[in-house]
Amino acid sequence: MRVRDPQQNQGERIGDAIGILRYCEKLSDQLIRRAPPAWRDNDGAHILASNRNESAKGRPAGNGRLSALDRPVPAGVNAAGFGSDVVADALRATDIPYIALNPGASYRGLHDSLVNYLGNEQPQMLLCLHEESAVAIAHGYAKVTGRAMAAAVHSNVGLMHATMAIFNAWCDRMPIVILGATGPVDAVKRRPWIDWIHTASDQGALIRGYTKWDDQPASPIAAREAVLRANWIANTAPRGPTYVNLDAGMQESKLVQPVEPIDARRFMPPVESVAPPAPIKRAADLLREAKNPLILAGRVSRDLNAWNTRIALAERLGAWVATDLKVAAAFPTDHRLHVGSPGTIGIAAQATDAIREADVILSFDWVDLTGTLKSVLGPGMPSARIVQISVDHHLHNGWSMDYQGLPPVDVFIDCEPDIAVPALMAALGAGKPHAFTPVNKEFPKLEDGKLTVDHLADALRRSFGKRPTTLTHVSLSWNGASWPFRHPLDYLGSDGGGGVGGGPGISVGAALALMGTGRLPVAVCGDGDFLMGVTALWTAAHYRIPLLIVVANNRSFFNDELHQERMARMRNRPVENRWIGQRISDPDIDLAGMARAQGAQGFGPVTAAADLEPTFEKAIAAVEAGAVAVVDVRVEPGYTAAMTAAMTRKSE
Ligand SMILES: Cc1ncc(C[n+]2csc(CCOP(=O)(O)OP(=O)(O)O)c2C)c(N)n1
Ligand SMILES: [Mg+2]
Repeated sequence: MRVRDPQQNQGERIGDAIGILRYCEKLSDQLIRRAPPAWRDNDGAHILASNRNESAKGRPAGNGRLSALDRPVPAGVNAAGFGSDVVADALRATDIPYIALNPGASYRGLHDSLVNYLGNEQPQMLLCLHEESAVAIAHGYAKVTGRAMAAAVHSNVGLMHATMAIFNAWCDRMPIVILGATGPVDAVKRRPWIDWIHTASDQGALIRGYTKWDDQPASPIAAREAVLRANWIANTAPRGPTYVNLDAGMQESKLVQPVEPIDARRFMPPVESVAPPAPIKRAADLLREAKNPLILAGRVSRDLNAWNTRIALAERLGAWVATDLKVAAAFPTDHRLHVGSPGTIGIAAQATDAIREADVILSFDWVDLTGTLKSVLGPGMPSARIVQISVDHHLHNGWSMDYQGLPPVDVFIDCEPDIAVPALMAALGAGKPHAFTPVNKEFPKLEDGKLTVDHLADALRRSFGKRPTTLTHVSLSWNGASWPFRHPLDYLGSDGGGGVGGGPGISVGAALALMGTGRLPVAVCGDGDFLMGVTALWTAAHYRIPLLIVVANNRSFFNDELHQERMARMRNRPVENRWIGQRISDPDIDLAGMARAQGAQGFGPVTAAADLEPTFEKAIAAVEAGAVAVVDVRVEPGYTAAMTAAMTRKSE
C-alpha cells in the first residue's frame, strides 16, 4: 500500500483522483464495471479529497433510472472541508449505495455533504415521508441482499419515529447502518429552544435494547471510525441495526487541517467463521443413527448454493423439513420432504406429527425453538435429541426477550447454518439414498360464492404464471399452502418484530434491491398494515421502483377480533361484540385512491372473485412497465385453521 505524507497538499491528492478517473474513462463499459471504484486508488487506499461530482463513471453499475434522479448542480467541492464531509467519505467507503432518510436540521451538515460533496451518489438519498419507512426500506433491502443499507433520521424526534422499524429489523436479524444526530453537544453552540429540545444526554438509550452497537463520536476522525465500525458490526453475524449519533456541532465544524487518509477496507475485515469440528461430528453421529430425523429450517441466507446443500442434506438424511413464514424461504415447500405448509402462528398438522415422531431434531436457527416444541409436546422434556445451529445467542441482551425460551439442546453448533450444513454433509459421508413416498401438495380448496385470501392467492398465482416473483411480505391471513417457494428469493419472511405497518416499507426496500434482477416483487399486506405504512409508496413512486402491493382488505384489525373473541369465551361474554373497536369501515377507506394520490396506480376495490385475475393482470402489466401498483381486494375476515385454533384456544 502506498504511504502518504501526512503533509501532502490537497492539490496532489486531487491530481491522484483525476488520474484514476482519466484511466477509468479510457476503459470499455465492461472494464469500467470491473475497475476499482474511482474513489479508491488502485491499491485500495481511500482517497479523501477526490472530486465526487466527476467520478460516476468509475462506480459499480447502479440502477440507471434511479441514479438519474435528483441530480444536484455540480458544487465544485473537491476536498473535505467540514466534519460532515469526513463522515460522508466514510459512508462512501462502506460501498453502501443508498441512504433512506427524512431530513432534519440536526444533520443539515451531513445532508449538505451528501449532496454537495458526494454529489448525491454512493450513497444516493432516498427521501421518505416517515422515518419508520426509511428504516423499513433499509430493512427490506437487507432481506434481499443480506447487506446493510443506510438510513438517516433527525435527532431524537426522528429516531423516536423510527423505533418500531428498528425493532422489526433487530428481531429479524437484519443489518442497517442508521445515522442520527443531536443538537450541538456543546451547549454554547445551541440555538435557542429548538436545539435544546432536540438534544438528549444519551440519545442512543432510546434504541440500545434493540441495536447491536451505538456511538456518539466527538470528532470527525472518531465519526469516520464509528461509521466504519457501524457497518462492520451490522454486517457481521448475527446481524442487526447499528446507530451513529452525529453531533451537529461536530458535523458543522470546519476542518483545521486535512484529515489523514486511511484504507477503509482494513477496518471492516470480513469475519469468516468456521463450523466447529467436534460438535459437527457429534451431530453427524446422531443424525446417521436417527430413524425419524426432522429439520426445522429457520433463519438462513438467500444464497442458492446454500439452498441446494440444504436440500441435499435433507435428502441424504431422509429428514422431514418444516419451514416458517416468520422467516424467509429456507427449503422448497413443495419438496416431498417438506411437511405441511409454513405458517406464522400455529403449526400445520403434518409438522406437528413430524415433531412428535422425531428422534433427532436439527434446528437451523429456528425462531422460537422452545415455543414450537412446547406447543406440540407440552411442558416436559422432549425425548428427541436436539441439535441447534445458531449464532443468535451472541446478540441476546437484558432488554428484549425476542430471544425466546431457552431450548433443551444436546449438540450446539455455534456458527451460521449455511456454514454448518456443508460440514455436516462432509461428516456424514456417503450413505444409502432413502426411498420416499411423494407427498401430494394441494392448494387450499376455494369455496364458491366467497372472496377469501385463498381466492386472492390463487388468482395472483395464476396471473403471475411462470414469471419469477418475490413475495416481499404476506398478510397475517396468508395461507402458506397457497404459494409454493422454490427459490431462496421466492419469499422474504415477515417484519421480524410483529410491528404492524412494516409491510409497505420493507416491500419498497426489497423491490429496490430486486431492481434489474428480472424478479417481480409482490407484497400482500393486511389493510391495517398497509394503512400504517402507506406513505412508503411515495418513495417507490418517486424513485421509479416497480412494486405490486395487494391489500388483503378485511376492513378490520382482524387479528385483534380473534383476541377479543378469546377474551369473551374465557369470560363467558358475547362473542358477537368482538368487532367493536376493530373494524375499519363506515367510512370505508379508498385504498386504491391512497395509492393514486402518491403517484402509484390504484385498482379496486375488487369485490368478486371473478374480477381478481383480470385486475391482477392489469396491475402486473403496470409493474412490468415500471409502475408501483396497488390492488385493493375486499376479502372476508379469516385466518388459517391452524392459526385460528392457536389464537382462540379457551385456556391460557
Ligand atoms: C404497531 C402495532 N400496533 C398494533 C399491533 C397489534 N396488532 C397485531 S395484528 C393487528 C391487526 C393487523 O391488521 P391487518 O394488517 O389488517 O391484518 P388482519 O389481522 O386484519 O389480517 C394489530 C392491530 C401490532 N402488532 N403492532
Ligand atoms: Mg385487516
